[in-house]
Amino acid sequence: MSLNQIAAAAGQFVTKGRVLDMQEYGSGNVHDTFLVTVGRATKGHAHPTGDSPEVSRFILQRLNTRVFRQPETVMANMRTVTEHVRQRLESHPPSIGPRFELPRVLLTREGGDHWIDPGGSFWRALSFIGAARTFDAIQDPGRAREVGYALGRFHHLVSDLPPDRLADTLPGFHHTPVYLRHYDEVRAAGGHRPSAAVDYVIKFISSRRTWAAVLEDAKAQGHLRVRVIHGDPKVNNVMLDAATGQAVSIIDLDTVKPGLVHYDLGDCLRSACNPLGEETENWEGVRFDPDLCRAMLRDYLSQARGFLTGSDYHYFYDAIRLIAFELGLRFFTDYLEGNVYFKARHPEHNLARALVQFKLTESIESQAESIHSIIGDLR
Ligand code: GN1
Ligand code: MG
Repeated sequence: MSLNQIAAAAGQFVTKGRVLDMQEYGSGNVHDTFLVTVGRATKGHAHPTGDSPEVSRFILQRLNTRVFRQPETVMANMRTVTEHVRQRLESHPPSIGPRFELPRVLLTREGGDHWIDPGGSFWRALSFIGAARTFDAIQDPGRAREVGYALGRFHHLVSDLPPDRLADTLPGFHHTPVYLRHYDEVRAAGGHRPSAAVDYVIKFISSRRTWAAVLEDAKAQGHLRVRVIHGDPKVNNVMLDAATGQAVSIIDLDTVKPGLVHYDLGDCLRSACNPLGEETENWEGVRFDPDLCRAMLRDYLSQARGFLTGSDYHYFYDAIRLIAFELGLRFFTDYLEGNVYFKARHPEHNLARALVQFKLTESIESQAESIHSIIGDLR
């Protein structure tokens, strides 16, 4: 992608001033993301913690339309959720809690929520949450609490939004049996190089196949209900205030849709309780940290307890185990397919990522009893 292409897209979302700077931003595996700095009146310099009156910043993204095939619907969902949350937050005086906001969808000069460039790329812009930062991995229970709080606050804020107000933009997302079917097809097509790691992974998956439908079965049997979910609440999608460390936002709202809160809880816990992080090369050292789990879950429940049912709690442990397993399966399938979904820095990258998630799954399984008692203590 050329600098001119990015600049042309950025320009669509600037009504006053001019673009001073564009930097690649964040560590997403799907879209291309840039931080754009705009000078308003005179030439200014970015303030270290926020923006000076002359300078503002926003997030510019080129959507991966191979993954999100209906990007207009993604934007419609995002606007429904952010507008709903904005109204709910405004109906309470700000004095009752710490700052919390969701990114706003920014409009083009023509008033649209996206711009399609001459080459067909789909661009959108979002407000930048200033004076805050994200972490790819955490080791400190204080941070885990904030991450749990952010997810709980989000779930609470959307708990009165009927799920049918949102479209399903990614059918099959987090339906583990669907990923297994796709894995079988890819394996049947053959062509991958055998290795000890590949062997280990194939056995690992095969011995967990029958359990992998646990959440979908519970949903089909009416034990779990569909709600509005975030879809991708991994640890580095939570923003913590740079000064106080308090959670101020949960970002990356492409996957907001109807689903099970268990997908979210599982995804948040599998990422927040892996102190080495999902990109570590030391996959053999990966473990699930129960202290981080307790801290995260405690503050999640401080926000979410009100809408959860007994049956919801019953499936928490399976959710944690399943979403780690499922992500391993997704990474491994993508490796076998030649890295067509997740951006990979080298040909074995998605295999390495899969090993991390399977090691994490193993660690979760070996601590099943303690995780069950953490859930029991906190509910
Ligand atoms: C993808 O692009 P990013 O990093 O926000 C993926 C998530 C995975 C995550 C693993 C739409 O999210 O489901 O958990 O990678 N998003 C999609 O890092 O598939
Ligand atoms: Mg995402």
